[in-house]
Amino acid sequence: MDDYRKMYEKSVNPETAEAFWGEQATRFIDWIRPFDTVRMGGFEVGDHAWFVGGQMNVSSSCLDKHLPKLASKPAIVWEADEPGTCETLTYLDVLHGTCRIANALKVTGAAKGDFVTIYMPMMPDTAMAMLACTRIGAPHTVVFAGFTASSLRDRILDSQSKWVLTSDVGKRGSKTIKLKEITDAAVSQCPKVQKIFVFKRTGEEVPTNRDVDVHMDELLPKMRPYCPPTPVAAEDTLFTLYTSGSTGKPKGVAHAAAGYLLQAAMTCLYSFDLRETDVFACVADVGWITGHSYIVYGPLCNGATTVMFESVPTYPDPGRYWDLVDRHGVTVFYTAPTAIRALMAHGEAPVKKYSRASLRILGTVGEPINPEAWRWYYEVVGDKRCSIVDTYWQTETGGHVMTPLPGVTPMKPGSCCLPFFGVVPKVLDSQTGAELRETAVDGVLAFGQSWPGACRTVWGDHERYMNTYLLPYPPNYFTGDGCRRDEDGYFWIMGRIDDVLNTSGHRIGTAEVESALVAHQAVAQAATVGYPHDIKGQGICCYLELTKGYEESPELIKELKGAVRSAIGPFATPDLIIAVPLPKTRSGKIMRRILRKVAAGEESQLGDVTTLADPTVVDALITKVKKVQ
Ligand code: 6R9
Repeated sequence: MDDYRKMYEKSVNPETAEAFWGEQATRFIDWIRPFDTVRMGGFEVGDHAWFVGGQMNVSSSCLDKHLPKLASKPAIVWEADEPGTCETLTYLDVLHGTCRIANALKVTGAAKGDFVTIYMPMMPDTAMAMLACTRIGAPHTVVFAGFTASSLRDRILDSQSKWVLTSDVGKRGSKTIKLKEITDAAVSQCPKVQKIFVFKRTGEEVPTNRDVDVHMDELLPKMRPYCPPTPVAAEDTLFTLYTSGSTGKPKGVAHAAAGYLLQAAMTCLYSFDLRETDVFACVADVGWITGHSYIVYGPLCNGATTVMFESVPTYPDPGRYWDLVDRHGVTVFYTAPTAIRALMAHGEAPVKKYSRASLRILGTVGEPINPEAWRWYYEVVGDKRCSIVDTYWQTETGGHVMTPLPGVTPMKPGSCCLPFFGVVPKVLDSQTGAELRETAVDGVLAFGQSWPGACRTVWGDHERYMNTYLLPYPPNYFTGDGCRRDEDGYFWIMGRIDDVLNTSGHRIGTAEVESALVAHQAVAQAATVGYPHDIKGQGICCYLELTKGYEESPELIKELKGAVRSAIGPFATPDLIIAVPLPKTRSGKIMRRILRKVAAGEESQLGDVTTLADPTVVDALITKVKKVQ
């Protein structure tokens, strides 16, 4: 901890920060031209920039940098949807594959600065396609291969992509997703798209349009397996990734090449204590920021072996993750609380069937982890011998911003602990914006100064960037999350700010209520929202999914209300408890907006529900809530 504190101090102190970050940037990135200035600008006007004057190439810092030493080291281990179907690509294989795709893009006409949309499943070609874009200095926009044609169209149009990369189909949990068909439907409304590059996943027959389609299985073997890396400026846009805000259309969060890569690589090294012999499995999808930073850029920049997992945790059975761990000797495993809770509902047997002896570190990301799930992860999955790293960050932050360091930071179940290097967390009063300086306080979470991985703009809409992040509490970056800092200075994320309830003058984090509920064995997953209440201001409405084998009954509801009451206090007693399938996005996030609207009786104003994994749950939800209210 002393070392962490010393390094942290160096990383944030204005007198030492430039030397600190200059050193880190030299350590992780191969510079083609050295940078002149470590950082410039700031959050005041949103012009923060890092490593100005420097030129580099992200793919060469992830691949060429490791050669020839790691040429035959596995870089990507692919576990296909079909259990037991795998493929291993060495660093040299990945360099060759990346260069072939880069050359294919170039001969077809793609050039530096052109946006490329990638709509592909979890296969090695997808990682190489991302790296190929960086090879030629073309920013990529990866669209999760579960989005609909209209969402894909909107992202292609917003990024003005001229080039779209896809595959015949995608596979997930034995289901086939017709990616080429969906791409055709999207592109038919995107006049600027010149070519669709089609990779083969299964090789099945798909619709073809010879004028537009480029068949990669025919073109790639003809391409040279080397392509010189195009130098890009440190601040050039590496990629945009769309993320939904609280309102309106998704924002294209834009990241800068050098700063982002440094954030991904450095957090990957420190938060997961990455070593040369590690096999790192981040089981997210590359279509989300977690996949960008911790499947592709972070592990590869560190010369690690990264596992790409195409399937879902319960296919063909709930032991799939642990089977994956044993077969590939996974040492670091990284997933989301929602997956942990889903697996918890199946009990310990599917975990205990596998040895999991290789595991060293278990990570979690995406939402607050309730102490119950944390303990299950620690005790059942990790056999009490693995560190748990609860990593807090956002699409916008590029990489972890608050996390324990494994083996270093004393853990507290449910807390993301302490800031990462360069990050200055502040707890602010949500009304006045004043910084709350006492140690133990509740407020909104903001960051006081730029760190290398902070997003630089919302693509094409800097005003929206300023309004969303930098102007609500100037001169800080506003996360949108509520948090508590405890007496030891540890941070506890309380969920999005709009998820904090105020009932009878008491502030209650929805996460606290949910944690109390899921601690009950009958509850697999819970989501709490506030709704207008005549007397209390806000009433507490809890939606939940029951564990297999439990039925909803007045007795059970009463028991659950009692569980929350005794965990938090009488003021937190839920007004409504409703058992119903929860509306989730394809990445597994519960869409609370929908739950809030339905609880408030505003079902006519649900807004866009197309990003739901299963939009039909909405009707079931409305019917059930009407019955209960
Ligand atoms: C990486 C990612 C960001 C939002 C963020 C917060 C929630 C993420 C968390 C967490 C508590 C953690 N979040 N990690 N909350 N503890 N360890 O998930 O990015 O999809 O942009 O979501 O997720 O609310 O603001 P993104």
